[in-house]
Amino acid sequence: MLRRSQVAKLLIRIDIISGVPQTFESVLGASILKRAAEAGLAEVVVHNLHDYGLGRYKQVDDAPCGGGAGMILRPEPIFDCIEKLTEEREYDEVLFPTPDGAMFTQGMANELSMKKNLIILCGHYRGVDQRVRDHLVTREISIGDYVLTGGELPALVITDAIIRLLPGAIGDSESALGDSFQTGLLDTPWYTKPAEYRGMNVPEVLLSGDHAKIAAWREEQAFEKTKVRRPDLLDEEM
Ligand code: 6GU
Repeated sequence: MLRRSQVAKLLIRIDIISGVPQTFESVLGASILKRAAEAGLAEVVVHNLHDYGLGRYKQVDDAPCGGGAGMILRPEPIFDCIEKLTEEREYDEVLFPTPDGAMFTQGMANELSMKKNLIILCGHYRGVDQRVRDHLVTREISIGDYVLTGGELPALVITDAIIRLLPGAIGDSESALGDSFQTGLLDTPWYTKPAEYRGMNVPEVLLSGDHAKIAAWREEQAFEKTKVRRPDLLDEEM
């Protein structure tokens, strides 16, 4: 783990564009994301789409052409914002969280964690003008088969999954390489002290001091849990 006083090389910059930028304050100001920012590993910059809004009311959305319920994000504020950003630096990808995107996976997080500059564009209301998706967005990502009110929570999910993979973002003892999905198996059960609590006992093997036996037990537990809960993960390996 990098100490606050240590200066690391900036590995990734993520620019998030949103009409509700306040959403990000609490999460980015806490936990691993905050520490990675303080250590200089990652920089996350949130941009308020309304700063690029139209007219006196800084409008960012409008009714859909052809009619229909709800409001659609207009193209101009988004093009203006992304053009301003791309004048300042080159971006590897413009990500657009949407339920009709490709499913977000650990493999995708691994890949994105090796990029230098990412934009995540958050849609809101009913959607975003298709011209934005056709001409600015490079990758559409869904975080699961359910519908959320906007791209803000998915943007945070994607950002968290990327940043925790950066070398130095989490300690060696909690190395991201041992994660569920990196190993191809779900995680083993974990216990801490006390060895007995209200009549519930920590499995004997974990108190044995026999590291080979403990490793074999954990592997077995992870395999059994995966077999029951996510047999699809075992199929993928073969
Ligand atoms: Cl990426 N966006 C929204 N609005 N809803 C979702 C989603 C994304 N992924 C699953 N549901």
